[in-house]
Amino acid sequence: MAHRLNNWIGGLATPPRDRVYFDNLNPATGQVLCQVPQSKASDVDAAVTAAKKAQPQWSKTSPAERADLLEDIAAAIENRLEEFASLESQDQGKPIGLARSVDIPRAISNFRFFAGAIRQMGAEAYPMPGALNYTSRKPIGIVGLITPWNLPLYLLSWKTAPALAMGNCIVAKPSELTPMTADALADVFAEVGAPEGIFNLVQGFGAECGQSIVEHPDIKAISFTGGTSTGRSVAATAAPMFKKLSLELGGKNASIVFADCNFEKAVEGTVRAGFANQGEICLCGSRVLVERPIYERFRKAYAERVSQLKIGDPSSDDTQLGALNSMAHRDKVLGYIKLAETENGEILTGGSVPDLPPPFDRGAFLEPTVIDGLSIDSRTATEEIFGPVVTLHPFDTEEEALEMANCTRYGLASSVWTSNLGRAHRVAENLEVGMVWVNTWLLRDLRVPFGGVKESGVGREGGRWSLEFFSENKNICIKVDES
Ligand code: TXE
Repeated sequence: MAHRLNNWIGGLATPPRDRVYFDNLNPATGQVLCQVPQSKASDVDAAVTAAKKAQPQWSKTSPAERADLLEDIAAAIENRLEEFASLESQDQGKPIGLARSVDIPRAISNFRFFAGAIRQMGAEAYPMPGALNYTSRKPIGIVGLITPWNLPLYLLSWKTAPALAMGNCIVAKPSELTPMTADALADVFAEVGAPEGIFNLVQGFGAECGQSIVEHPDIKAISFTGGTSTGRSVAATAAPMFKKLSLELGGKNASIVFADCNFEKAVEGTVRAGFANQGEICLCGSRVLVERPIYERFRKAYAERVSQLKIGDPSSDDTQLGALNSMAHRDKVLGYIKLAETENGEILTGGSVPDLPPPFDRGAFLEPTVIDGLSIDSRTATEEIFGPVVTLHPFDTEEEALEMANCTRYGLASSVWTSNLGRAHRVAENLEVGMVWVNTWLLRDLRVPFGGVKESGVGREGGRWSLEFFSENKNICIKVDES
């Protein structure tokens, strides 16, 4: 029988109350990696009880004590980097090189960054004649963190570190498709001797375990990253309960390439934006808009570069594209490729399941695919596919490029490729998104706000925005008596 994961409640590895588990598959081979607790409302309730027990003491710790713990966690993950990278790659399907160089190091940075931030944090003061206001930030209490399968440890750490930094206790649920690095993170908490109950982990399905977290009356804030339709259902439950809510949802991001760009760098950058992590990043640039004078040259170079990406065994150091996260997801992405054909798209490269040797012939692989000739308002070009599929579209003017970029219900991110600084500013200002990169993509500074507009979400994460989300302002006004 495959290894069984546990929940982590009050600092202890804890089986689910009714001992029901489900299989977690390696998406690259179809083999069972482990069994996962199918937690129910009663497991969530036990996690909340443990968090409530820990909360009074944890909320009284000093910022320095909390920062020390976050730094210990960062160091412990760093010591086990190879183990974390291997778990993430097996569980998610991503190339080990990516997990080793991006996912796990960035998760470590998240803990270090918020440790530094909380050490530096002060309170605000608003003096007035005859009185002084001071405004400080208090923990919310118990917070629920719900995370997806594309960047499992990275996104969990992005919420866990600021939530703890502000003195909250956590009930977290990772995606049922990628439970393993969350389990290892809970183990790290035990290893470094973190106070019991500050980080509780319940594994299970969204509609059952996730919904129980969102509904629990003692969980006062929900931080969610995932699909837009799930986000809508989370909001529908949480809003009438007046919970604080942060929603990071989907995207259908445009990379806009002007004729005056550095051609080579634009091709390289937009290929990376389209296909990093098999296109399974909410920030991926899945629509590339190219100014007509360079369109023919660009599409040829782009398709050629994409066709050279090495796809296969995620544990191999030179693999650039691993497996998609599940067979169901691959079928969904393949469905979009079929749809593109009915919408008169021309497949320039890819479009099929690659011919790989066993055991990868049973994995959720898909060739990186580039499609030309689609109308900008086709379903393929406006719906989030979340896989290795990019559509190319020509444009004639700056205004047209903006109109095309803005014509989806999403508004997460964009990249602009040009050597004209004025144009870069103009276009960036007029894009209906939360984040714009100019002549680069996914260059991250942890101090800046992260999040989208329209149906890409509500609220911002990152830097002080995360610290503000995971706390409540309290203003105290002191009247100064005249002597
Ligand atoms: O995400 P879900 P899925 C997009 C992408 C993808 C689609 C669906 O387009 O194809 O979403 O992916 C939990 N109450 N993104 O199905 O369902 C669930 O268990 C509470 C974009 O994996 O949104 C998981 O932990 N929780 C994205 C988390 O929500 C619920 C990343 C996300 O799962 C729940 C991933 C419920 N009713 C997918 N139902 C991004 N923006 O980064 C599910 N969950």
